[in-house]
Amino acid sequence: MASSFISIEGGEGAGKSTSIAYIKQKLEALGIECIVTREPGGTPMAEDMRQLLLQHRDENVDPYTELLLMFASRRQHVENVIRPALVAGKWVICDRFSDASVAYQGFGRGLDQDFISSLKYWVHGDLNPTLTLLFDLDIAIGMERAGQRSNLDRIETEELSFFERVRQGYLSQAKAEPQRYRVVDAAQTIASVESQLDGFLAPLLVTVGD
Ligand code: Z5A
Repeated sequence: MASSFISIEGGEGAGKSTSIAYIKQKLEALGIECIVTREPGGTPMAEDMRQLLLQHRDENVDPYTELLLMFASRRQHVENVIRPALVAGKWVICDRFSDASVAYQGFGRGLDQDFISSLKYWVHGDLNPTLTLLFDLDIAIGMERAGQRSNLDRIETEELSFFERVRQGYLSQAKAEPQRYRVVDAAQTIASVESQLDGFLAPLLVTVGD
């Protein structure tokens, strides 16, 4: 069967990592070979860029510097990991992809969306996720969940209004591309989230075993 590229998007603490483990286990139980990867990051060099992006700094980080580093790491990740895995027939489950740049740098920071679109095209052309699962959750609940876990990184310390814009940015992308997006109600229990995922993944799995 054809490989699939699944991206997982959403705000902080929405349950992306928790659900990725569930999706991986589900696919592997069906005999599907898959890789789990993440952005920013996913290759040694891209992980270095992740550190550059997320660590706290004494100097102001220019938003376009942030955007360009996101896309530089993405290019490295696409060319060295995502594209080769898809060509080899593996499924790719990616914790965030370009829609995160649209949501965080575009909607959150207010950067030019046409410029982001041109970067998307330049960096990964027509390689886009087959399915995007958006974990939608009230910002305060997500922050509470994320805050319990570890110290907050540079982007996580943004003000609440930034994350509200990010959330709206994701929801507007989901509205604009209903064929690719599925919105998970991430406020529900983990069992309920898993059952939503079962439903959203089912259409991709109909040909498994053919
Ligand atoms: N970023 C960007 O700006 N532009 C870009 O282009 C890209 C990224 C690609 C990367 O963070 C940062 O980079 C991110 C966006 C930016 N910044 N921010 N802020 P990341 O994706 O690596 O980290 P994150 O979004 O902050 O993820 P997270 O905090 O790890 O959240 P999560 O993976 O969605 O949640 P989780 O770890 O699965 O769950 C959090 C806790 O909640 C945990 O204790 C779970 O057990 C619990 N949990 C999970 N599900 C539930 C349910 N359903 N009920 C109750 N409790 C739950």
